[in-house]
Amino acid sequence: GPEVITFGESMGLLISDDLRGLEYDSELDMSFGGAESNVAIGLARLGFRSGWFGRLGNDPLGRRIYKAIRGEGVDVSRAGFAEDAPTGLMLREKALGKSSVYYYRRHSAASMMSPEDLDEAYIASAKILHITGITAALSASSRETVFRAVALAKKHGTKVSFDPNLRLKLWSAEEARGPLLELAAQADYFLPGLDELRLLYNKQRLEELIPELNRLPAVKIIKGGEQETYLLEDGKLSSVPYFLVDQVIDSVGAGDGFCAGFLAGLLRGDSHTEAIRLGNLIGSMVIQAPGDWEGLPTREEVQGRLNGQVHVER
Ligand code: KDG
Repeated sequence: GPEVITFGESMGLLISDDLRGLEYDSELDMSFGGAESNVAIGLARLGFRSGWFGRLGNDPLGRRIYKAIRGEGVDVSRAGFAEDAPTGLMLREKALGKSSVYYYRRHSAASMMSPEDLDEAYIASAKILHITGITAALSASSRETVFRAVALAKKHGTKVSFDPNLRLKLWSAEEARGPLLELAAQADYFLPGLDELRLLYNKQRLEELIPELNRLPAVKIIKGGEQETYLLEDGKLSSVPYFLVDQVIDSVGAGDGFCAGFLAGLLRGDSHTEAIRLGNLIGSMVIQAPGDWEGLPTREEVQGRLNGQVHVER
């Protein structure tokens, strides 16, 4: 079975990159997104066995997304379709470089997910379960499902990787703080962004955040530093510098690309520092292409980049 499994909501994505924005643009590009399937796709492209599951609507969008994720080589054997709820949808506009997202996902199929949907043996057979805070934000039942999945993973020695992925359009920092910090307390790897930590702990400087983070048993990897990703482990802080990129095309999905690279590093036995370096590399490559996951590099492209060749434009 897959080495890394993850689950959550993947949605259709309609994109306006026209200056007029969604209010006036007449032609929208179509794709899909989902923090968890983005990570699963990234791992599959790097040559690792990943699995994604969730509830999609039994509608054209749901079937399209299911086949696209499967087509990327991700195991979708535990993914399913809900009969009585639609696939979620996002509209994104990138007018003038600023990216805004509008969600149409309330009461979506994914929000109906419940702990009964979990396959204990599937979780037990994986090395790592990757979860994000988005799934915890969707509904009480999907939040329960995340907590149950973590409990099952810990019962069977499956490592838990947790990206809080705080989406303020889904819930406020006040609403999110309890559940997200409770999940962080159970994780083996906690992968927050610096800005997310500022909101969750109501503290601005890294020096103030470190004592709070030291209370968590997890290995802490802090994304979103100015020039580097921080590693906080056993009270010791270190950092790994970013790879420089000449042009950022689309930064949405950068964090998921980082997670895919970091988890790939863990799977191949890298040290935490080397796994972070791979995460930084994948993150730097995915932002040089449009889309949340389309620019995630293959193993060959990573090798090419490390050998100094230019990243192949898609
Ligand atoms: O990290 C990118 C994701 O946020 C995007 O693909 C869609 O899952 C998504 C969300 O809830 O915004």
